[in-house]
Amino acid sequence: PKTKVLHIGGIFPINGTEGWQGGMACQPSAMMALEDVNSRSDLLPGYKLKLHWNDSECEPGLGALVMYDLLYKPPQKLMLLAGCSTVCTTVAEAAKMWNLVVLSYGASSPALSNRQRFPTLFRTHPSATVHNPTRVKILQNFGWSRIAILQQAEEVFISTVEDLETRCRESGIEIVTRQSFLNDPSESVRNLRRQDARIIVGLFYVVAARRVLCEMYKQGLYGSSYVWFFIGWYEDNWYEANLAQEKIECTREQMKEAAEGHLTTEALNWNQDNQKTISGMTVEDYRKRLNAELLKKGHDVTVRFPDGYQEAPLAYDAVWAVALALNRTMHRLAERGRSLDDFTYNDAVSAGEIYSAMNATQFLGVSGTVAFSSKGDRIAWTLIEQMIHGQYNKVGYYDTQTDNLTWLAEARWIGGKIPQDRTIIIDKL
Ligand code: ABU
Repeated sequence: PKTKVLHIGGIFPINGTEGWQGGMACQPSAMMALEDVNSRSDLLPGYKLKLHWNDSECEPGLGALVMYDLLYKPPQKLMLLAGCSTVCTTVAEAAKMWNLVVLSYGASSPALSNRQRFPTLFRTHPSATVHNPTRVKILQNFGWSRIAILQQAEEVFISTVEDLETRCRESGIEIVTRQSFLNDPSESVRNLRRQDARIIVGLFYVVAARRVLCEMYKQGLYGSSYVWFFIGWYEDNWYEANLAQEKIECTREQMKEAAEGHLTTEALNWNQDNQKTISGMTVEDYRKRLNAELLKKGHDVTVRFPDGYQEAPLAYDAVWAVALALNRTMHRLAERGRSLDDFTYNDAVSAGEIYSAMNATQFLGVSGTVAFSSKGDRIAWTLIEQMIHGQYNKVGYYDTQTDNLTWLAEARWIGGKIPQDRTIIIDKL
């Protein structure tokens, strides 16, 4: 029987108004995983895992408060789970001071791959840099060598752009302008128009994305002459959600019109075939269970996907990764006559064992094969989609490791012609 308890801390963004509120689906998914690992007698024998958690609203200040609460209120935690790049950055930078390993199920910031700054961080969520080779490949495919970038001023997007700039430079793609905004994108969108930007890569959280889309509509930066690349992890109906609540001055129809034809790239977070995963569930079994769980919390996925639905498998697998790593650590410590029960925030030896165990973790989860690179990053394929009549259509996959771009369908363009990356002036003779 599992009579003893191992405690972990969790930080989930749920009720905020900016950023990524993916805890809505990720927190129930993590609880499901907890139930599943605790029902396994071969995992952590004699111990149950308990998750103590709170809402960070994807706000770094609140995230820090939640972290201190988790650390200073007994019982002692062995590891932390965190999501949302801005919060994860704060938490993962501080966690080393408490000898704590942090596992992130929902942080895409490339800045987090810095092992000097975040020595104890692992993530089941891929870094946003996985999108950049895909973007470059698409640009080359359509013969676009002149692009513009519009980004929200957050480290997650700044570091993504730095990587994109390097890759573009290496591939002979010119970045004509890089526009950045804090909250209001109107001036930046105006500047894009002044610079005659046609192919535009947009990097922002979903609330800002709605402001950008409305501004694109107002300033006419959409339609047959423009191609926008958006982030693919927004929920499918993002462009028409929360318009009144967020005081967006465009109608649903206008938002839909401006969104037509845009491309997205996203990491594949759901296992692609239906074989049994470590828990015994196939990804479809998992989906059904998750949907039922979400319904109990008032989220009917047949009506609307809650934020973080796409990333929910990453949270499920993060809990499994924690359980497997602690299981391995337990055996390693036993060989040295020690126990996980003895862990304190000064215990660098146990922390080192937890780190090594996490580093060696590999299993087939509902998000695919879970393994971590030397920087603690997840390796993933990307999916390319295009919005046609308000719905996302799958157009291709890209595997960075093998540099393999597979088209599933042809991209469709308003007016039937591939948009040009610049105004073509034809001299009249
Ligand atoms: N896919 C969600 C990533 C959220 C973040 O990086 O903050």
